[in-house]
Amino acid sequence: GLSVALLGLFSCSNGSNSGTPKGKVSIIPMPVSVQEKADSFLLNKRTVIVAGNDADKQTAALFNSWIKELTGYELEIAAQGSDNAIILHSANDTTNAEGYTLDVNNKTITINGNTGAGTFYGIQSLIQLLPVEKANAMYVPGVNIQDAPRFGYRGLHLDVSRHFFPVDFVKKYIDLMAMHKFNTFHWHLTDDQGWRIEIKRFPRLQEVASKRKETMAGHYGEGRFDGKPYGGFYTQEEVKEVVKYAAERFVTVIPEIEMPGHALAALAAYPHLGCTGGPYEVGTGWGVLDDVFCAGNDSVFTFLESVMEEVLPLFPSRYIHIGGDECPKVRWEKCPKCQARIKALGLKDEHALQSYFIQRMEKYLNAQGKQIIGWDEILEGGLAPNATVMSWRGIEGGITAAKQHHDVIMTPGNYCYFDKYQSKSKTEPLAIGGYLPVSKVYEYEPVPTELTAEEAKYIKGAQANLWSEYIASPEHMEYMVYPRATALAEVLWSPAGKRDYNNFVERLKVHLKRLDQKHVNYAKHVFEITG
Ligand code: TNX
Repeated sequence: GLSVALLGLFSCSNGSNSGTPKGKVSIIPMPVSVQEKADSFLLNKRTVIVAGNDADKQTAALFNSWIKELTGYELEIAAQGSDNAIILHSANDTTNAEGYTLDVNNKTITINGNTGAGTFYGIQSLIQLLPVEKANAMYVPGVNIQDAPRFGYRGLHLDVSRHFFPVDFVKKYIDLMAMHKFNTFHWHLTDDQGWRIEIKRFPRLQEVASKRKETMAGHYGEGRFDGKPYGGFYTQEEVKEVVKYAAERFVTVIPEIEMPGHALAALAAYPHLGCTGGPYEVGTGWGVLDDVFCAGNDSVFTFLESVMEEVLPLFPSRYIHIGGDECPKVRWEKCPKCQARIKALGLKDEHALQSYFIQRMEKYLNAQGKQIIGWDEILEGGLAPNATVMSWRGIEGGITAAKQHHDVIMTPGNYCYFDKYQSKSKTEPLAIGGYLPVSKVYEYEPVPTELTAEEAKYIKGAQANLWSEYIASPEHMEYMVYPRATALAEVLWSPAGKRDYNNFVERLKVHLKRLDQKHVNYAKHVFEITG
């Protein structure tokens, strides 16, 4: 059972500094270097925020809305100021774009970002220097912080197909990501159980593919029917709104349109896209399903390219995720068109046909100025020339891809699948199986020891995946993500040598109060690991 409940202890004064209330420095993820000083800055109604360029003004406005929530103050955003001022300045150093320095003394708080992103992260650190509880005097402890991320790709994924999550929740998800200095949101928009992005050219994706019969989370293979339809999709206007919201928080949104597997919802809407011609129904149980896009039918590629014509303009990201995982070959084996394609191209087998499929789509997407990311099955039958690999079936896919000089995002199930159980308590809600406590996430080292220093450069970062078969509500999703994502944030941002789990737990106790302020339904029994 649960042995230690969250204590919620927080001491906001260390009492060491001659009468000046001075908060403790407790930042997650841990910055590269923090030097504490005797000074402290008193933030009050008359504090001004100095911001020059548009990005910094935007960041200042976001800071202001947070300060307002916390204190009721609305600070002036000015072009100048040198006393009682928070001075933001972004340079144009793209070599280490996300780095920043943050200096707090009695008169000013100065944030120098290498770019606007760095300034934004400096603000995130500043927010964590403020008292966590409402206070009349908002003292900011004197510090000098030098900081920059270890990895350039720091991601969270969200599966909105198995269960649909509304726009407001997606925005909150992104807000919390930004707070933890994550910079990439992988939006898993299509799967067997629902197509969730509006494509105007194909109205049946909205009318048919976005809906299914079943509404409840259930075990693998057992759809639980209650007769009520379940569904939802994002309009293109909503997608734009989310992408803009994310961009203001320096989060890039990478959409995933799954192919050739996990495509049953699309087949239900347009049965000619499958090998058998259907009829098909949108998936109601979980797992790996046999009906996939037909690789021998050119109209499949025409369809997918038309889909991309509408998807790509919505997402400024240079990457687009095209899935590639879990594509059974049984239909292709019996499909005359697929077999004809294999013969005509002299392909070895159906795995080579999958590689053909991905490479054909890559060629199209590269011509549109986009790079593809795929799950590690895209290694099967030969990797597409410019593809980035997401290593999810362990780390082997990532190792193989890095050795072939392809970029890699690590998402191994053992450390990065937040749909697994996070404690051994009997009260844990049904999850997919497997055990991943926050302490184990914290231990994760994204760079496999099998790689040389040169090969290790291809490991761009890592990401946690939130598959939603068993996660049907926003509250439950937050419960699965936090606090595990705080641990991953530190793995991805902080220098490896600075990681110390006990120290992290002390900071986490403070940090959970910040999550309380944001009404996050995190798992409250995180310090209980043994069950
Ligand atoms: C495998 S991870 C999948 C998903 C499931 C997940 C459940 C991956 C690329 N494919 O379709 O939701 O397992 O953990």
